[in-house]
Amino acid sequence: MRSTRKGRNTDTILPSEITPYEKYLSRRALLAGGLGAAALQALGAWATPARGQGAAALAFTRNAALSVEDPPNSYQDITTYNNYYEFGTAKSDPAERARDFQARPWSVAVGGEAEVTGRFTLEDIIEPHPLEERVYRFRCVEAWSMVIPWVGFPLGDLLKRFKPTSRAKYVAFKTLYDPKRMPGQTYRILDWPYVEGLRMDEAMHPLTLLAVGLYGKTLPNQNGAPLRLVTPWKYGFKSIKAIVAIDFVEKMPRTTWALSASDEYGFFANVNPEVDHPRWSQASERRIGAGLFGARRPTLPFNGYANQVASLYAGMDLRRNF
Ligand SMILES: Nc1nc2c(c(=O)[nH]1)N[C@H]1C(S)=C(S)[C@@H](COP(=O)(O)O)O[C@H]1N2
Ligand SMILES: [Mo]
Repeated sequence: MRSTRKGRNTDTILPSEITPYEKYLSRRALLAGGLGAAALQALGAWATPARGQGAAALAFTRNAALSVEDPPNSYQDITTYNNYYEFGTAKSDPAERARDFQARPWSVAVGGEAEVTGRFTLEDIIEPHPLEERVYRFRCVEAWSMVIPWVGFPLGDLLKRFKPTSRAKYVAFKTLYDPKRMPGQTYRILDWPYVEGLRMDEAMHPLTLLAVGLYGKTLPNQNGAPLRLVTPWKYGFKSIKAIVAIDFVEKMPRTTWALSASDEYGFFANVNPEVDHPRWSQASERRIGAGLFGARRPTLPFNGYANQVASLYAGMDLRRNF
């Protein structure tokens, strides 16, 4: 990806928001114990925050089986070290420049090879789905990584509601295009709007998450509010932010980074320590926030999710289909 300027640090996160994860978890347990998970759910899993206000608390159950044990990154790390070129190319840009972005009201256009298509409000999209917390590893193609406690629901559960036809072989996603609200789109750094896609079986895989929050609260703008994709075994650029369109298609859709440099970024983008980026090694990664000595670690095939996903690619040449 494009080399970035040295990130400036901002002091916009209140100390109260930098809850260590263990404390955050025990607080959740207290809440759930007092009210019961069902009661929490009934309080409204989808608390819509008022315009211009910060993240709102979400109700969810923790999916321990699909969570990793690695200590999660701090809220501060996850919300101030971002890639979101619609708001600038420096890691610190999105936190600063997306601050006033209005992620509500929002709608998603669903089209293509499905029985149910049309425009759906954010509430239509989210409300039928029980929310889960999943702590996933996150590996950017630039060779840094984090561990993020997402809140969301399986993408497959949403896609089933639209009854895709047998011709639907891929799912294509689009980010909002609105240069007035996303100032980075006035620069031709990428072919806007940002587009991404998955093969149908990847989209339906139980690990594939549609995230609506992190650390128990609605997504901060810089992380892709109000709705973003998360595919933990793939490089971070697959996890498209601020989704406004979902299309069921027959042919492999074009994807933004492959359009930008097809020799450097492929469609599959599965994390693979054996296939280097033409300009750097993918054998290891720098864990953000892990200090000087804990930082460098080997990168795992499929980002550590090989047991769950390697079978999706049986018989494929992963060097050619990178
Ligand atoms: N629309 C859009 N989605 C995007 C990007 C982007 O620039 N625009 N950057 C991608 C890249 S390269 C990464 S690593 C992740 C970063 O997600 P995070 O900032 O929440 O960590 O978002 C991905 N999704
Ligand atoms: Mo990335």
